[in-house]
Amino acid sequence: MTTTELRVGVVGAGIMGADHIARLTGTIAGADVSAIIEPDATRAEAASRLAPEASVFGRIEDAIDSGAMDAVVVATPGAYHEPVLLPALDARIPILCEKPLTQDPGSSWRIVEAEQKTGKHLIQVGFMRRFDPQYRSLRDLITSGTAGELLMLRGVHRNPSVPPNYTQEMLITDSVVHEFDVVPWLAGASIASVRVDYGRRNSGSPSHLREPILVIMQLDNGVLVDVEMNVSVRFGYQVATEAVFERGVARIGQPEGLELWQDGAFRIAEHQTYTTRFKRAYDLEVQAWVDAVRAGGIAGPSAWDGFKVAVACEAGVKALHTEGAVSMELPPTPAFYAVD
Ligand code: ISE
Repeated sequence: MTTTELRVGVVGAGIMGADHIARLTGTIAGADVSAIIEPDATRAEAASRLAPEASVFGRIEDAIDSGAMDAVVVATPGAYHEPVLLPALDARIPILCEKPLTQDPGSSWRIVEAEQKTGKHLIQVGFMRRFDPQYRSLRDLITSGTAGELLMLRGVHRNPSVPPNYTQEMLITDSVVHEFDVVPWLAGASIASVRVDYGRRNSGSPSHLREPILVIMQLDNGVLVDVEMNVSVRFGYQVATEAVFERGVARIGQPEGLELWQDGAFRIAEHQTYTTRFKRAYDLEVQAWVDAVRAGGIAGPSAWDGFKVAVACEAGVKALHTEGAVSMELPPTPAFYAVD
């Protein structure tokens, strides 16, 4: 590690935390992992093997007091974000916060208030789909208008399986949360309402889950969006979108790579998990964040974007238990977050 490199602390060494530690030590230029904040000894030890030079702490407060980090990646589950974000903001430490910002609009509001008090944009939220090259091309196509106006977005979000602690609400707060960020970003519009429809239950779903579900969003520019959220497909990990325009249709997220015709069948490999499907997006996201922090800013979704998604998730969770659409309204954007 050279003295000019950004010294990054990583809070939480689960799947995403470990993935980011490996990325920061192996792929990202201009940064290294200087601190690992993880109360679980086994996870901390495994993470230390990825970044042997990093100091290990049980609490973020101790890492801050030690002066061991210039910036921090927060990769704990969403329920633990607020108690980590507040001391980091207080210490004016730039943050890349894995999605979601927090679990509900009340706590997200407290975070945007705390950030505004610092007078600086310190938080970038880890909605990595915005960095995926295919999503970027689709957004460029929509903005260009070359296929006419966007009419509909039709998405599938399929996971092979989910861990035992995954709840019905997490279909929204842990999974559809990505669409709640990326859809408004793609379409240049806000979500006006969310509806959830249930069909036939997958007999292979964990017994406490009723899924797949169909999530239907109306945007305030009239664009209609549907997303199949399906977490027990077994065959692989698939996130794909079809965009319907006035004069064309575009698709992203199709399986790619080696195509094999053999034994009377055609095969192409499918991803098994999000860390490989979105590897490039995560790499680009973290590199952009490191570069922006070194230049004194952020380079992606802001805490305000995180707040808007928390409001959408609240509507989405309500829609899980409501017949018909649940409308959502956002408060006016604070001047601090207004973009020209
Ligand atoms: C997981 O937490 C993620 O963020 C993945 O991107 C998403 O596809 C998955 O459904 C979530 O559980």
